[in-house]
Amino acid sequence: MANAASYFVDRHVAEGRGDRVAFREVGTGRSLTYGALAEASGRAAAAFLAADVRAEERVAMLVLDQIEFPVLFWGALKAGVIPVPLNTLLATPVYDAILRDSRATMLVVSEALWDVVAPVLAGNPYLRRVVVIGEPRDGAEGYDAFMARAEAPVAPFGAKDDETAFWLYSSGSTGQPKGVHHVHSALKATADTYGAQVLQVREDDVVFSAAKFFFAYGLGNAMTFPMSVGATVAIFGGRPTPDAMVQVIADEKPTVFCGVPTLYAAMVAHMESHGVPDAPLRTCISAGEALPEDVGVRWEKLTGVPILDGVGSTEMLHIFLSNAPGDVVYGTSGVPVPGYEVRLVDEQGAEVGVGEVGELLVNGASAAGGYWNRRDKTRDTFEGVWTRTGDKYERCADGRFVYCGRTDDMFKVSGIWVSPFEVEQAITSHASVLECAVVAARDADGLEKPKAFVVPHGARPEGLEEMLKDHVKERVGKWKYPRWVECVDSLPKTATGKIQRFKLREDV
Ligand code: 3SK
Repeated sequence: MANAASYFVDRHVAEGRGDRVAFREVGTGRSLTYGALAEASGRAAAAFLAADVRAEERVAMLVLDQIEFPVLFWGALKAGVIPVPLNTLLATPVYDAILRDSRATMLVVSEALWDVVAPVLAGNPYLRRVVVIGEPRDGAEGYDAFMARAEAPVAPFGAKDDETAFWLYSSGSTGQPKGVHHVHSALKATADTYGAQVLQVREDDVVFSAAKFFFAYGLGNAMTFPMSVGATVAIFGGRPTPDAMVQVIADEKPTVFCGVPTLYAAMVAHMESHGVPDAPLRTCISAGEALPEDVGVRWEKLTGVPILDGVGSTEMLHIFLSNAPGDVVYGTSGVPVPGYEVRLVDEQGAEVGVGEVGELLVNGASAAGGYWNRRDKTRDTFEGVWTRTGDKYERCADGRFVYCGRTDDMFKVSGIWVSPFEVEQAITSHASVLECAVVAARDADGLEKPKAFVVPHGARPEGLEEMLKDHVKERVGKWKYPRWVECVDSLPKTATGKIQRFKLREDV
């Protein structure tokens, strides 16, 4: 396959799909055909080289979901420059840390994000060029002037399959972001496995992903999967609030919708009171964290379309364990995606049996090469062909996998493991709860017991705390009920929607 841009972009022109719309922006009327993308990304490649960005140097992309994102991403790959899409929701000091860590020599930033990154640019020792998608700024060239540097589009350079193509920073649920480096062939590996065999993406699909391009989940959903078949993507640069998502679905009429559990929960609550948009949806998928059973059941009842819940990681680039079309069991993460192998191991590395909890390890062609400048962390995570996920799972007798929490989220009560996720599922099945997170807190004896942080759904009824304790006892077992219930307005989350239980643990 060599350069991934040849396969995902230029091949469509060679095969007669140049006039098909690849991307259309929600609300602006801007769109890009596959032919226009091939041309524009070739010009972006020429512009990088003309601007003296050299092959293998990193270009940080602090870019919203907009038409310029695919142009720059594929342009960088064509030039052999390494794009590093950055989470657009971070704070100034984190951008400072990532720009220094990556040693990016160029930054491209969407105009709307200029103010958050501008304070750290002057002090950065590596950056030689900053481009703003919008009006030029002090010390930063405008996008149009940058693109005008190209004399003619350049063809994709002859990359090797296992040559680094791009990086993503993994925020994880704890710690400093780590630069995860991925090779050219990893993109096609995820498209050939999850994209073709679970999502079953087709040329006539219109795909809408609430997860943004900078997130590995969004990059597959809204870039490589639809682009592997010449489908169309609706891109939305705004905040994925439940009402905005319902409106986009009503207006853009996607056939495929990609969300995360928190958003599905909020959309279900919204649709239950405001109605369901009319759209030709055929598949909905979820990842980022395990989907509570109740949310899947309510979504399917409202829309008639099941949610395929799966689990993936930035390290594996996309989903490797998933429910399959026609075979959905809510409350489980399904089975290995064709092309991936998984194992469950105990703390000594020994395989655990059916019904036992172990850490999930995965083997597949899309695994990252490692973490940039983090040798110890790389060696801990990538063990030969196996990648440690840090997720605890149980394998059921029927071969499905049930999520039990992060390796560091599980705790024991009276010597018996408690999965915070299981308790959370029970709590969120209560009609007065929008979402919740459970962590271990210590009682007066210094023993760990579950504590729940709960976001109520609507007005908080009298006696909610006691009701929830009884509800959990009835649903998942007497020892697992939360000894404390605290009502909060919102839960701390990563930009990609994962609950940061470590922050809640700090509070208890
Ligand atoms: O967290 C996930 O489930 C996920 C899925 C696909 C790609 C990336 C991630 C982190």
